[in-house]
Amino acid sequence: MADLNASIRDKALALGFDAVGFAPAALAPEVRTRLAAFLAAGQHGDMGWLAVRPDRRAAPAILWPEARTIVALGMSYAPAFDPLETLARPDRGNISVYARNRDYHDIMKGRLKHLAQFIVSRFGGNAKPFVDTAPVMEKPVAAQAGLGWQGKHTNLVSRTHGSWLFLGELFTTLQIDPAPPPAGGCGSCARCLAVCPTDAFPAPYRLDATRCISYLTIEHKGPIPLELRARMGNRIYGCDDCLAVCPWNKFARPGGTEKLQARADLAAPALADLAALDDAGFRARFSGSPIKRIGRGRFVRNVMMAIGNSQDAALRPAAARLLADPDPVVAEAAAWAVGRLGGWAAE
Ligand code: B12
Ligand code: SF4
Ligand code: SF4
Repeated sequence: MADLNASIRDKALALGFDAVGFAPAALAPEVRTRLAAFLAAGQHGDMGWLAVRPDRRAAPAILWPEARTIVALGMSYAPAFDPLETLARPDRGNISVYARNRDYHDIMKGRLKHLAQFIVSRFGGNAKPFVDTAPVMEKPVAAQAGLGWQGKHTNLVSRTHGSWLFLGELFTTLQIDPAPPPAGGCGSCARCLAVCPTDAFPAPYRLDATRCISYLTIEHKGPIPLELRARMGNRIYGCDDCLAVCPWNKFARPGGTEKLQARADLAAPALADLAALDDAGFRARFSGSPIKRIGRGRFVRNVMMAIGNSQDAALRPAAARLLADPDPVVAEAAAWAVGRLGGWAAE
């Protein structure tokens, strides 16, 4: 058994993963009740897919009854820069760290497949990779496998990688000894709760996704709720505030996956340039990036929020050009931005 654990761990690290753990293919009953409470409160907003078969999401055994063990994997994307720096530059857009280069799913998937092949060829049984897209609750799974704990911001915090781990997992029919629970925890810290610009945490360990800027800029399709717009600042794709202030990040070293290192042109892109993107320009600029998934309309809507919050009248023409945009959500966002910058009276 020790050989099994050690071989899989060594192989995973050699493939480029930064954290590895093992857990039984089952989750504690409170995970199901907490997911049910989140859904009952409507805190998932438009993410209807989260509410499809929540029993299955909270019970890995329903997903694959033969699975005995989950191998939980983490890939560090700890930044080598201050992720909140661009927030102080109102004519620029702030893109969250995870989206400043390639889509991590593609990198994770390739590595998980290699690890699955290794496990089956070396130890037999069967193994299936999962990452994000499958209905698996990856944070409680990773916590149970010893990768860390769910912090008050709800994400997994690792003693060695702070808040900056992408998660993925392999289910296997092999029986593997689970990892001991890690030391560490949030204690009396509440920095992440206090920093959230939209007050998205109704209580520690609980997120109302409908208020989270990550949800508003990435998942939400229609107009952004009026009362939250001013609080978004220049965050145009995701948000890192609650992750970035976590004191456990001081132990994190910049991640070793080159394709996850930030692209220089996405560090502080000029809002005026982004507002001018048409469909083809958007696709070309974000080819291979997770940002491409939301499409030009939603992205430019976000850029309009940032322009509206910039207090920079020089950006008014960039918004005014979109007042008659064929996408009504973009046109409305542009009108809001123009209004915030003084409207027509100031022309
Ligand atoms: C839906 C989703 C979102 C939604 C909702 C987030 C959320 N917290 O639920 C939105 C769009 C807002 C989002 C945002 C982000 N996401 Co996201 N998201 C997911 C996804 C697909 C599902 C998460 C889920 O199941 N939510 C449902 C809720 C109910 O589950 P939960 O958060 O585990 O809830 C637990 C706590 O609330 C806790 N709890 C509740 N009450 C209580 C009470 C007590 C006392 C205690 C102790 C605990 C507790 O128990 C619940 C059950 O475990 C996962 C991938 C996956 N398949 O798991 C990625 C995932 C969670 N996201 C991820 C990332 C990176 C982000 C962002 C940082 C991206 C960004 N920079 O913009 C932000 C972070 C925002 C935040 N503070 O959470 C990573 C997190 C990695 C990590 N280290 O944890 C994941 C795992 C993707 C991945 N494969 O790496 N995301
Ligand atoms: S990602 Fe940003 S908006 Fe969402 S909970 Fe964290 S700090 Fe709040
Ligand atoms: S900032 Fe503090 S409370 Fe939030 S996750 Fe990190 S240690 Fe926990």
